[in-house]
Amino acid sequence: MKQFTSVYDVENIDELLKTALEIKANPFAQQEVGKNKTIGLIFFNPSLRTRLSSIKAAYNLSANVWVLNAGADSWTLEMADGAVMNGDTQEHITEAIKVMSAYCDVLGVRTFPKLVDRDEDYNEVMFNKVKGLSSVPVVSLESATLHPLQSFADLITIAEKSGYTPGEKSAKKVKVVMTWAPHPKRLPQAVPNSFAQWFSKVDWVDFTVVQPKGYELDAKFTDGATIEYDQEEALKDADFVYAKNWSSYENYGEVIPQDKDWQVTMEKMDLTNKGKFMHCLPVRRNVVVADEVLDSDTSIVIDEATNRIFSAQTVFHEILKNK
Ligand code: SN0
Repeated sequence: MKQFTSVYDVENIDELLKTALEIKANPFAQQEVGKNKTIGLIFFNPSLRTRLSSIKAAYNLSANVWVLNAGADSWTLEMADGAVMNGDTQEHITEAIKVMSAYCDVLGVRTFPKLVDRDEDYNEVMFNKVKGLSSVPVVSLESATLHPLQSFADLITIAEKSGYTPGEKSAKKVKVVMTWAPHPKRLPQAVPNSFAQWFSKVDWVDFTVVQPKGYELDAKFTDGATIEYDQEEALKDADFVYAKNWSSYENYGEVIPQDKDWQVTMEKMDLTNKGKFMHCLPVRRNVVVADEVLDSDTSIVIDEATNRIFSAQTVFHEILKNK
């Protein structure tokens, strides 16, 4: 693997899943790959799971790791080319990334969308700028439009919980429903775009996206998915319910007023095929999902977050083994 910015950097999803399950079963068996290697992590936005699971993944591989919260721990970075830097920005992104990539063998990068200019976000201007300046392979720690480490962890989780074995033909497809859910803020489309991009390519999954009108994702990510607008109808017989809020793609970054009806409750989970509840976290309790769901055995959000270690470890392993 040369980089990890989307599912398209993965040659064979099933093979990568197989490697992840092997790594999870024996997490300290690949330390030769990480020995004397350094993983650098740069965050332009907040993080809990991505940051800590990537550090843990590096440790499992016996790699060294450093983390920088850009702006907060460093000089204030200037992003604009040609800027006359006589104001508040102290260091240009050009030198910063060239220097940081000289200090590591893989560079993980987190950038969120601004949710103002759709073209700027969907062209991944910020992420691609960093990628272009880096002298080492880059790994997305969530970019403006995608979160592939999360989607890969979700795939590991769904495979484990449904008993899927890579390489095997499954008799019955697993029904995965991604549902839009309410939220007080304008959130990116990165997590749902990425989840849709991965799961529409998994042939043992029957994948549905359900959302209120006006919240359709960019069709290039949901191509191959069943699109529904009736949440209760979509949830029928679901094996996995993946809840997430996102702002509108069409009316870019906007939140179209919606009532609370889309919250995931136990009543709704009862419509499923004893379905498991998933969320990438952080989650707003009793807005996105009711306590009764999150606090029950129906919820597998902690298993999902745990698998973030193994998605990151597998990706670092696949990149470092070629170095
Ligand atoms: C981010 C998102 O992309 O939706 C990160 C998810 C991994 N989530 C948030 O920004 C939630 C913030 C909030 O106010 O609840």
